[in-house]
Amino acid sequence: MTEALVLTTGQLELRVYQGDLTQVHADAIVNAANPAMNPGGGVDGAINLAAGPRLAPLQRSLGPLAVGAAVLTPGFDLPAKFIIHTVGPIYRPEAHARVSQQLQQCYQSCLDLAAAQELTSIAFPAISTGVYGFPIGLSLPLVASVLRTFGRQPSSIRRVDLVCFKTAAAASYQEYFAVDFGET
Ligand code: AR6
Repeated sequence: MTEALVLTTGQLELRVYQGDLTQVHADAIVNAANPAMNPGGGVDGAINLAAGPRLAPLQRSLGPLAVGAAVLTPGFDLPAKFIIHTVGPIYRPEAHARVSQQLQQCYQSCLDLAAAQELTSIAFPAISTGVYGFPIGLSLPLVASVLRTFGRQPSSIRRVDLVCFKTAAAASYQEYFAVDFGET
């Protein structure tokens, strides 16, 4: 885990860093799942490995899940109390507007669900930017805009972690967020 960039937007403390989501201590971590809710690869595979075998049957039982929707399960063996599973869009350049809106809907649904559960902290991976091919650079303003708007509204959420697995992705995230939100 590298040093976090720590920023403030409204009532949210944002922490942007390189790390492994499965090791994050937060009320909830977000899983980038698929519509069938079949445990897959990427962060989904890592979460299932770390959460232990009780997760997979429960995860499957919650499918199918629409793109942009979110559901909650226990964190089982993870340090996080809960997992919020969402399904990102598969990137298609010819449908840029639609997939952009769907990606924002993922972040929004996860934040709304965490707030509905009165959680105070949530940690996100870079949803859709792995197997689903969403270019990181195009995802950044979309994620930032959801967080900025959410931070202005009253909710239980105080801390949002943006956790990038790859060093290059973390560098892009930190560079973008430092400029967009101003370093504190
Ligand atoms: N911690 C944080 N981020 C991670 C970790 C980790 N341990 N492992 C990977 N990432 P992906 P998607 C990053 O492919 O694009 C699965 O098979 C990774 O570097 O996990 O939404 C599902 O079952 C990337 O930046 O999710 C679906 O079928 C980000 O997590 C499909 O992949 C997301 O990459 C979903 O594809």
